[in-house]
Amino acid sequence: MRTTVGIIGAGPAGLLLARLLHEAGVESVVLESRDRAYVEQRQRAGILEQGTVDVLRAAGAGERMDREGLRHDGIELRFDRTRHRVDLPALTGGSAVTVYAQTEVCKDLIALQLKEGGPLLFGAEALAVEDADGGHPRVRFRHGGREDVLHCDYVVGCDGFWGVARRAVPAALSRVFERTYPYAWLGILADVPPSHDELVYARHDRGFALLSMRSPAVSRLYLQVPEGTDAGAWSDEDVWDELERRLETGDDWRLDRGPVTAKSVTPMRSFVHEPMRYGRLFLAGDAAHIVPPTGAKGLNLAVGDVVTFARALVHERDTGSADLLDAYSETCLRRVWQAERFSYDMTTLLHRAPDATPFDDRVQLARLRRIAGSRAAETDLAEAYTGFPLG
Ligand code: RFL
Ligand code: PHB
Repeated sequence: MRTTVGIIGAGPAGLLLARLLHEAGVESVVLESRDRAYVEQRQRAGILEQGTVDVLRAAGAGERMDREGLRHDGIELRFDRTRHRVDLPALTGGSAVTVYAQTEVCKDLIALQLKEGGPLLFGAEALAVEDADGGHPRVRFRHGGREDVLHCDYVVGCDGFWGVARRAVPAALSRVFERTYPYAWLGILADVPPSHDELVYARHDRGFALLSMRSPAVSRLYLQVPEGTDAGAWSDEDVWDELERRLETGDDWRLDRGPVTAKSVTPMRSFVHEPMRYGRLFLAGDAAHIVPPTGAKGLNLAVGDVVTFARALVHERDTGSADLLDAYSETCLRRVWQAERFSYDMTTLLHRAPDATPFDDRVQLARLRRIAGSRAAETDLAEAYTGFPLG
């Protein structure tokens, strides 16, 4: 097989890249190791920045998002049993976020790709990227029990944190920046209307809690739990009791309970691989960087990377200049590090470390009160939350 752009991975990064290239008249082939149902059901992110919404719409993938996505003009910070609403458009000159799950983004992009785009192979596991710094990189892969080779002009590794693409960068050129956190998130999906019409980020002495949603009928909630926690060790009852404690306010707000339909634990990690390019291999999304989910940035960063790559490739085709491709890693990393910084700030602002001292607690509360009391501090949060400009 041969193609112009070989894309490894059909998560949001790989699927959107295939769509952007198709729209620009560039051929691609997508290799995805899992089956379609798995990719469409995997529970992950839920918040789209304004820029992500604009990109999906412009790519012709926004029809259902525009119908079913929920525009949110604010988030609530809860601490000390008080509530503070951050008015996003008022602080950012009009920007908001949209609640539309990653599962739905993937379903929409898969349907479009299968109908109009190039090949998208499920059950096709990339084994290695070869000759990445030569003129014609190859992806060796296994599909239907047979090994095959995809010959490409460019390879984009959109294969997530555990993928194979990153390994093709020689160790001598790789630099990894990493931090793990001594806690994780226990997340549930529940068939109950969300108890608040906007997301609630709560700081509590017992740990962080987040109230989010998937639709007007489905709630998504998270609890900070110790690293290594087994989701099975928490009964549904225990989860609701703990959410109630951590989300409690001094007013008459109440948390509504409903049947829990999914429960899982997500580890928390910050990770950046530099550079994001080696020869004709480009890394995008979680393959190159991970953020803890507190800032809701993972999916949005993946979108930024593939938009940057698609623009750069089209620029080269149209002008003959490789300048933008050469700048890919640097361009992406500027935005990536802003998201790393913000995700780290939000995480340490709201989670209680197991070794937190009374001093740490006081500083955390002071940071929260500063955001609630200073328009400058609040604007900084709102700008980062709604997203930094692309490119
Ligand atoms: P993805 O979504 O991980 O997609 C990578 C795809 O590559 C496939 N793959 C391979 N295919 C072929 N050959 C191989 N050798 C392959 N190896 C892997 C995988 O099957 C998969 O389909 O990466 P992408 O596209 O970069 O998208 C990034 C986002 O998925 C990610 O940033 C966010 O979901 C992060 N994230 C969350 N972000 C939020 O903003 N809010 C959240 O609540 C949230 N929850 C999460 C998350 C990430 C998680 N991970 C990575 C384990 C929960 C989890 C569990
Ligand atoms: C989610 O709805 O899954 C979600 C929302 C906001 C976050 C993280 C996850 O910061």
